[in-house]
Amino acid sequence: MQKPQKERTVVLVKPEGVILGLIGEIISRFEKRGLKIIALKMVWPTKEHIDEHYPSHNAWFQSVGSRTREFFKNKNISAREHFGTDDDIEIGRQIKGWLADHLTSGPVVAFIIEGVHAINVVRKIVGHTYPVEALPGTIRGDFSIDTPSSANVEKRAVKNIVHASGNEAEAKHEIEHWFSPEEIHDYKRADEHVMF
Ligand code: FUP
Repeated sequence: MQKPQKERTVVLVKPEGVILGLIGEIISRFEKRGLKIIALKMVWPTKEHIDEHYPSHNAWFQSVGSRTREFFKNKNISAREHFGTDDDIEIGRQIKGWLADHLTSGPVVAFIIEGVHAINVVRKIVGHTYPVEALPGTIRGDFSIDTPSSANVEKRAVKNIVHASGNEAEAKHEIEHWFSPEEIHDYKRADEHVMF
């Protein structure tokens, strides 16, 4: 019987993670936790592919934009000066454009992880969106110190090493967007009977 708490989620090692030689380190953190890799590949994405990977609805722009504006406000930096606007949706749109430039700058490693409450557990292993805020022990907290206040003022995306699906709807969309059904594999890990 499929356990109800078993979930699937997508992780991307972003171009900076690949060129820093972190692919193995990142994958092994998930494997050691008891999560199963059920699909994996290296892709040099197109702009269209990245544009469809991230949502294009106002709620997403609003969420990304407001978090950024809040970050700038807390650091006493003017968002208006750097984004030319205080509008969260417009700020979110600009960030999406920079994400497209960034994620098409080199190959990424995409994989699907399956496991107990995988969406949330993977987000915890990955850490806070802004590496400067991420706790040590998380991927973003161990391998980057980038921050919107250095990245966005240079009109680029934050280099936070990995992407992980944010929720169930994003995970479903990203699995279908990055993988065909025949690229996804069903097998048992040797430790499954011990872990669960
Ligand atoms: P996350 O789900 O942790 O990847 O974070 P978000 O969905 O909030 O943001 C998506 C991506 O936008 C992040 F990976 C980093 C990037 N971003 C910036 O480059 N600058 C910002 O000010 C905010 C987000």
